[in-house]
Amino acid sequence: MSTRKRMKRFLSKLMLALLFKKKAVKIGIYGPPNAGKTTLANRIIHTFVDENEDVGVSTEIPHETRRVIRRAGILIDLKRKFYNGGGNPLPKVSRAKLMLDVVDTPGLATKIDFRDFMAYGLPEDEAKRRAKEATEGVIEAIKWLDDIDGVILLMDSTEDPYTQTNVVIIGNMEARGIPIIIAANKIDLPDAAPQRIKNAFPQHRVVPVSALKGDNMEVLYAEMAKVFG
Ligand SMILES: Nc1nc2c(ncn2[C@@H]2O[C@H](COP(=O)(O)OP(=O)(O)O)[C@@H](O)[C@H]2O)c(=O)[nH]1
Ligand SMILES: [Mg+2]
Repeated sequence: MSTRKRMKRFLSKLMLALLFKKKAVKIGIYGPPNAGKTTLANRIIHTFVDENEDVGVSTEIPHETRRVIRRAGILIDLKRKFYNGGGNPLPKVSRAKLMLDVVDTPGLATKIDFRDFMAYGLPEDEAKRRAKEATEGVIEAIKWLDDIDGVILLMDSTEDPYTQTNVVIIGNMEARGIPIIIAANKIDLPDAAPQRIKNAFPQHRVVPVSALKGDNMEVLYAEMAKVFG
């Protein structure tokens, strides 16, 4: 590398360091299987980093994500993305910029049964392997909580929010003092009822979104900048 190039790289690093005195905040996307965690992680990357980069595969088969996946160094720049683009006006935010590491996690579940995978047409040995990996994935996701600065807890608005899994996750995060934003996902579907989630967890901020269609995402980003920034 030429001296000039090295100097340029050093200067840009210095600029970044000055702009973001704090290190990147590590945000974990947690929630039950199929809530849309990978879809949300992919959308964040597509919006702020690269339209063609995916952190993971999203499918309707539960536990598609069975390892924790981390994408570091995402700059959420709300002003550039939403003010100049002529998009919706943003709610007032204290900080318009946020440097993030996004961590997509395997779905948390209190019961993982290989027969559930066979219902999706997977052969028995493949279903058993998946069930074992999914169980290990849940343990890995919980371990990652030690290292996480904030959580986006994703729930499917078309489902009953008052499940054992959701209650256990929230209790665990509250006990650790981790800031939480609940994102009530899939509001594009006709039977979505984000209000049910608000009623179930009145102590937390609930932002209704569609990670798939992009609805209301700017409100979630603004909330993230406020709570995690
Ligand atoms: N209608 C609708 N479907 C969604 C939304 N977000 C995710 N999905 C679908 O829900 C399924 C599970 O999504 P995925 O991201 O794999 O969930 P994960 O298991 O939590 O990572 C996939 O079929 C997605 O296309 C959404 O906002 N609206
Ligand atoms: Mg996933």
